[in-house]
Amino acid sequence: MAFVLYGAPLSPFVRKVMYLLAVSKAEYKLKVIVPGSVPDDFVTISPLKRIPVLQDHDFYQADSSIVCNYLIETLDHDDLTQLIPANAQQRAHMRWLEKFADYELAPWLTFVVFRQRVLRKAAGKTPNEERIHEALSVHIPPLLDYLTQQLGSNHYFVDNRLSLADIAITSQMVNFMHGGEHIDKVIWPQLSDYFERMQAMPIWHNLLTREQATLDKIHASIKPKAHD
Ligand SMILES: N[C@@H](CCC(=O)N[C@@H](CS)C(=O)NCC(=O)O)C(=O)O
Repeated sequence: MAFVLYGAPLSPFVRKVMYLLAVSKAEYKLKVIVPGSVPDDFVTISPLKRIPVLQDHDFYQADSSIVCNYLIETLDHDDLTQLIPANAQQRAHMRWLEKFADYELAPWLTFVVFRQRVLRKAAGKTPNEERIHEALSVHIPPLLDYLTQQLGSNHYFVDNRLSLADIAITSQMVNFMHGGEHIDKVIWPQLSDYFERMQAMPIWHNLLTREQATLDKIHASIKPKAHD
């Protein structure tokens, strides 16, 4: 049986898993689960009611990092195994940067900017531009400064080779972009170039083309408000 992935493609955590599934050409069915309106029994496979969840036969795992590592270990696909650096220090560094993306970038790039600009609007509510402004002016710049310092003049974050850290970081940047923002080329030129290079990679390109179609539908369904 093919894998079943529970989640929504616009989630940065689901996107991480979809990237790996696409690289390995593994068969899977996507069962769309939208956070906030999950089925009552979803808690049985996702204790925190979060997406993604991956089902492999009767085995379920929640959390993108756990799922990605499971796919890397079980699928035995060269392009996946290469996402894990060969030496222990680099692996630790990669895990740190993946964690940084999931727990430090996500709260601002995704849970504020993307959520306010896309999800709130789709729900017929007005984005809280004050919260967005605070994220953009106070919280996000130090995170991008840190990433700039970590990247240096390299093409990738760890050992200058594509790793799971790049997948996690890029995935959060995608939500930032979907939220109508960009990495300022004047302030963070290396990071801006990095994100452009990542988006040009065929797997990201294909995923993002499909996401754009979903975003276009969301935007088209948003009814303008009287005071908008
Ligand atoms: N650490 C988790 C985070 C997953 C996560 O926060 N997913 C969001 C969607 S982007 C979610 O399901 N939120 C619903 C909630 O927290 O109730 C992972 O890496 O999978």
